[in-house]
Amino acid sequence: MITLHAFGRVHPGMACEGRDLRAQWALEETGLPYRVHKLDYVAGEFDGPAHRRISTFRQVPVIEDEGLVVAESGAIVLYIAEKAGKLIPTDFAGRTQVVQWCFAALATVERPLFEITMIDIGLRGPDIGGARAALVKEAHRWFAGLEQRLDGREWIACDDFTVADILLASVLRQVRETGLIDPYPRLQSYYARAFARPAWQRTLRQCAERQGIAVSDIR
Ligand SMILES: N[C@@H](CCC(=O)N[C@@H](CS)C(=O)NCC(=O)O)C(=O)O
Repeated sequence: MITLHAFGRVHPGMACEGRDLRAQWALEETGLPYRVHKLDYVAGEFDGPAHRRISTFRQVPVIEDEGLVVAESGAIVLYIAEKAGKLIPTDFAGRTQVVQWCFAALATVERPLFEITMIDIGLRGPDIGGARAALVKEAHRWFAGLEQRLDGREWIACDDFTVADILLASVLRQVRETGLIDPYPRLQSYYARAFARPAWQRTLRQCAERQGIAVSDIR
């Protein structure tokens, strides 16, 4: 059975924001059996010997499956899809589309959005030199591309929902309080469609339970 190593206790305001949710969402979508090993971040469990053994960078998510350890949310959701034979098509062209959009989500779209989030929560110091404005400009370039891509499409890579959608929607979620995607109606509907999925709702509920908060208290 797969073990997902995920955030347990976190610092206030950080509940249910982690990349571990991407892995759990993929697990919930596929129906693969799994258990969650929750780590107390506040107590320093990420730096303990057990977690160091499986995580080079002392981070989550990490999964273990019959002795195989996989880290990095992109690699993990692809592993889950391959294992389940779900959330990824079987034909080579379709699979390549999914891989392309996984990279686009993580390597292109996530970079400025993550930095904007870090600035907004005060982890990058004062915004000297308009760094945020430059990142927002870059984000709008990616959003405009996504808006065009979503013309006549429900999901980003294929006709059906895939792991690329889990990654892209999760990346967009980071800036949900900024209004940055408001000018993009297709992207907004895409976002709403993705997070209306029952598997995501279950993921969020379980995360709230694990981290000791009410779902209504998630930012
Ligand atoms: N590139 C990695 C990034 C993983 C990552 O940043 N994990 C964060 C949580 S979202 C973490 O474990 N942070 C704790 C720390 O770095 O101390 C992935 O996509 O999985």
